[in-house]
Amino acid sequence: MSTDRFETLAIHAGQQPDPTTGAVMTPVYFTSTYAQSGPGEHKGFEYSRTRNPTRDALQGCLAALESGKHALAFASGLAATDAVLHLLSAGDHLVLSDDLYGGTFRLADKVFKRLGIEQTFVDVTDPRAVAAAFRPNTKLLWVETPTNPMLKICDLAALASICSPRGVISVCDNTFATPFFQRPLELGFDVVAHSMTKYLNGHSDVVAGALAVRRDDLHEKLAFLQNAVGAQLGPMDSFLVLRGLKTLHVRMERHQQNAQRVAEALQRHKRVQRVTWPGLPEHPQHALAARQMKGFGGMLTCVIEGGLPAARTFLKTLRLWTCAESLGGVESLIEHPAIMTHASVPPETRRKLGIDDGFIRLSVGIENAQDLIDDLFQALDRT
Ligand code: P1T
Repeated sequence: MSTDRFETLAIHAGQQPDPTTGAVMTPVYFTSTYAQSGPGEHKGFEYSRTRNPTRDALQGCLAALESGKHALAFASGLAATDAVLHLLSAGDHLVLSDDLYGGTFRLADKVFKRLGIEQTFVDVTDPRAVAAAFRPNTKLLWVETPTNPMLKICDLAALASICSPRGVISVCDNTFATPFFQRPLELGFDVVAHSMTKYLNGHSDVVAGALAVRRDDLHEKLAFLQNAVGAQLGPMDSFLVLRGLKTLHVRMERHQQNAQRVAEALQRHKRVQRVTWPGLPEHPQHALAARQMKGFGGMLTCVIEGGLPAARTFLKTLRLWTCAESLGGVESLIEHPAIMTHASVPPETRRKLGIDDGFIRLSVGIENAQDLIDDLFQALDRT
């Protein structure tokens, strides 16, 4: 593509009118296999676990948006995470952020630990703590920024410069920021991971994951794993995410505008003790976020007075906001991480991070901002 401008790439990268019919939208190639004119004589497609044209289009588009060279689409965000962790072998050491999506923690702690992968969880907002956690057998660093759910920001360029001289593969889960606001590969990271279930698809109707890389060697290993393990994304879901990507830039701008309105309004309500959004000047890493990201995203958290009983009443009394796991869709979702998305994180870790009883996570949608605020206030007034 002859441009590197995001909006144009989101709509066109990886796609061209269908060569047989001229169809403007990439067709959904519902096929498991492809005719060969003789054994091994084919057009690059042999079997859909290995390659499918609809998935190819999505992968091409996502690679362009992340400033990558390659992307791979998986059946879920965790399937993408699983492929990355399969780069490791028994006896290797993995360093992870201490604040992560609960399912990522569970995969590392309950599956890969059993397979002999040593692990250390650190506060990745402190690059010195990350460097201190490295051992001679450290092979991979896994971070989220902003983190789920505490919305901590880590310095990607600083962390990349610690990893690369040691040959440690650096991976950033870019689900919360999306490539519209942050591109870790440009800052020296080796791998970007996504739950495309969230903003990239954007409509809460698909579960999907992805990886993006620049390095050919990593692409080769990860593509091997995608095919060998077999958790790739199907053609219909690939089509839906490809359609979602076309409006990513428009949606993210509105998510962020609404998040700012909601964050500022919540700060004014007397039942709200604390509001966290990377765009607020009082966020501890606000300056870093402003430097590293092109925007602050649509996720925010708050702590309300009255602990669990108040949190329960609040979540049950909302009318427009839906109490549900997940995030990043056009509709506003709200949840209680300690009971819902982060229940698999040990209680002492949750306490240390601040995921406590009054702690609420909001995924601000693109409805009318005043309607969202009015609903939050009527529910808070009843707690
Ligand atoms: O749900 P799945 O598509 O498998 O993606 C897992 C995942 C990976 N990374 C991050 C940062 C995530 O937030 C998630 C999934 N998160 C939720 C379902 C949630 O409500 O936080």
